[in-house]
Amino acid sequence: MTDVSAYTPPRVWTWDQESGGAWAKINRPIAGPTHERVLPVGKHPLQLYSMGTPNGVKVTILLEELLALGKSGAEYDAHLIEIGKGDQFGSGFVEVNPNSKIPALMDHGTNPPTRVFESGAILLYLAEKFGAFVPSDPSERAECLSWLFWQMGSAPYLGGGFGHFYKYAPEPIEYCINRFTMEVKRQLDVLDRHLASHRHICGEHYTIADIAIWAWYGNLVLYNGYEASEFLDTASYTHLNRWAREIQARPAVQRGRKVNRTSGPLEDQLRERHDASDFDLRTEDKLQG
Ligand SMILES: N[C@@H](CCC(=O)N[C@@H](CS)C(=O)NCC(=O)O)C(=O)O
Repeated sequence: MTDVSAYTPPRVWTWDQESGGAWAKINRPIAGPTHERVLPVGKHPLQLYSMGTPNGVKVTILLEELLALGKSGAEYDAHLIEIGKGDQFGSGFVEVNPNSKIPALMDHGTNPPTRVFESGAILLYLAEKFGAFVPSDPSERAECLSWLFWQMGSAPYLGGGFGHFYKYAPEPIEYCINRFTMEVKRQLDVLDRHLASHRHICGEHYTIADIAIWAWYGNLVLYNGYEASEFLDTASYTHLNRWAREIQARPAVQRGRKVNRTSGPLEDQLRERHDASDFDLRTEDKLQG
């Protein structure tokens, strides 16, 4: 086992060095803006400031699903916020999300305009605004929101815990990898057992709970998230894989997953989305933003 006893924490922690790892440059122990930057505002009432990470694609998938359902009011501009470059610390972004994390949404269709941050809150706001993908029956709604909040509470263990220590940390630390692998495999088993007897997360109907959970756990089992499919033996969670593939087949999911994406195959990256026709652009134009 790795020697983890070499470090003795000081009495008071101070920020005097980069912590190392893939995200060291943007991590800091203080909030607030680092620079002035006015956010662009496009032609639609809904203005999304985001990036194609699991938390980001939750929102673009829902917006594409709403549009596919004929809710034309869900037309949106999706502006790319490059978190690796520190765009989330620009003054305009911080006004929309004081927590400096994507996704963040401005709804200019209300007076005054409404800001929404936290991906779960954005999903619920949009689902309620357009009356779709969230049940109205109190019991079904409770089940849907339970799973939505489950996702919001669980994903940091997957991304910030497992993903960080398995893929991004400067060196593999056995204790940390074991701790978060244990938890992520437990989560995968929670989902697999549930989906053994449920077509979707909340039963027969596809809801924002499916969208939120698919963005993270679908990414893990279908797209080799954190390059950890083999390590986690994700193929063994057969019910989870069945559900993930069924959702992956939805055209709106395929579109939503491309928006604000900056990694993976170039043909799957639509850096900015301002119109439905943007999906038909040539690959080099999609990468312009
Ligand atoms: N709980 C938040 C988490 C958002 C989040 O962690 N976003 C990441 C990308 S997936 C981010 O913006 N990171 C930039 C940073 O931490 O500076 C949500 O669900 O919206």
